[in-house]
Amino acid sequence: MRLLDELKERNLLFDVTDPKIADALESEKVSFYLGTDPTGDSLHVGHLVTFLVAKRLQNCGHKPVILVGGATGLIGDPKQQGERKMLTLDVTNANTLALKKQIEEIFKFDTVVNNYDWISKINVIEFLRDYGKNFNVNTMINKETVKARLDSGISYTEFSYQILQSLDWLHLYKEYNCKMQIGGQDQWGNMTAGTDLIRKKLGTEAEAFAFTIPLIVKSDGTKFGKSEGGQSVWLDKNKTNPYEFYQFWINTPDNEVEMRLKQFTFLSLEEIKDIVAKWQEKPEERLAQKILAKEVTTFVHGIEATNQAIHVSEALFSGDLTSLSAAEIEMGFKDLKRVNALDKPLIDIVIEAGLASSKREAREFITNGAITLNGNKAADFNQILDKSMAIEEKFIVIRRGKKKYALVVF
Ligand code: 485
Repeated sequence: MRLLDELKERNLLFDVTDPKIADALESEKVSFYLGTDPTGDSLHVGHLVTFLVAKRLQNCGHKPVILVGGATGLIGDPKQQGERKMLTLDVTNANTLALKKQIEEIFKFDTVVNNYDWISKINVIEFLRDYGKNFNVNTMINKETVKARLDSGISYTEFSYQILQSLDWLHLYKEYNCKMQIGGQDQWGNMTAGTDLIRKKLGTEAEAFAFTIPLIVKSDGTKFGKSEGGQSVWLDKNKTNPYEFYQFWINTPDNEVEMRLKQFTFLSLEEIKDIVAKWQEKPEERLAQKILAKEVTTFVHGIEATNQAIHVSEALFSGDLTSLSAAEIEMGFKDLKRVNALDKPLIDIVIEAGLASSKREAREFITNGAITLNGNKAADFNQILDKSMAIEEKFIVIRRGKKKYALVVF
């Protein structure tokens, strides 16, 4: 199957500037670029699909250049809801370094560039004469992202953003022979501004192509990429740990899972078809979700962390926590209330942990056998919890009933 057809089949193709792109991707090794702005210190799952398309292209022999927008991040790509909060140079510098490191580690891309290196060298006269002169305000205003802001207002700064993204492409065209740019659906206006600039500066014989990747939409209309608690799902394991990351994917609704397998994994369409057929025989076993979660978590966090995440998920599901290591407990119970053990009798710990509201209630829960310590029923409400009972002398998971947990720490 031709590469572009496969992308289409996987729901990864939204629009192309020129149908010739399909042939170019079959007949030559194309250098291309993908840019992201350092608005945060980590990518999140919303970025992932586009970066995975870059990886797919690379796997077919094409050459990715990844741009982190140390300069454009200081300006701000116009977004629908209004002006962006301006970031300081210190913050964008730190974020740029963090993103560069992450991109190299997770995706193993080796060419990562920062547009601050060339944009910061352009002076205002050059900017207006060499670049501005090639942009027609009428065309600029008609770009979706600008048009959407004309009523509510847009600063000259954000209005100028498309010029910067265009001159980036011209720069990378000359330096790296980048004939193609890819990006999410929202980047169409910026990317077509770039093809126009390249044509104007280098002549009509200079070929420049772009294609966009559809925005990931959930079947219930809510935004893709938030955990059940509403937090963003980051690729940085210190912001979203591998267990939480795995949980995000395992919770994929039945009516989305086939599409996500196609968009987010490198399994062949043939393999995905088989998985889906098997899963549909016993959907309650969630085979498709398990494979999706395992594949994506392995890509981002590696096989070891993924196996840990699976282990934690299974232990939490079955309630048998005895096989977990302290690191796994930490991973699975990140947001859990923590109580210091400190020679307190169990009854006080139960209250402090928020598992009971009074001594009377706590006593009742303990005598009824509703309180477990690392999965074992507690019997004595005066018991002093001891290090030796703790997993790796660090944690005791205290639980009331099926769902209420806290962590006793030593
Ligand atoms: O030369 C460029 C300079 C900056 C950019 C691209 C080329 C970044 C781009 N303007 C942008 O804002 N990208 C978003 C970001 O950085 O968060 C997102 C897009 C999304 C997808 C993703 O980056 O909104 O569609 O392209 C990788």
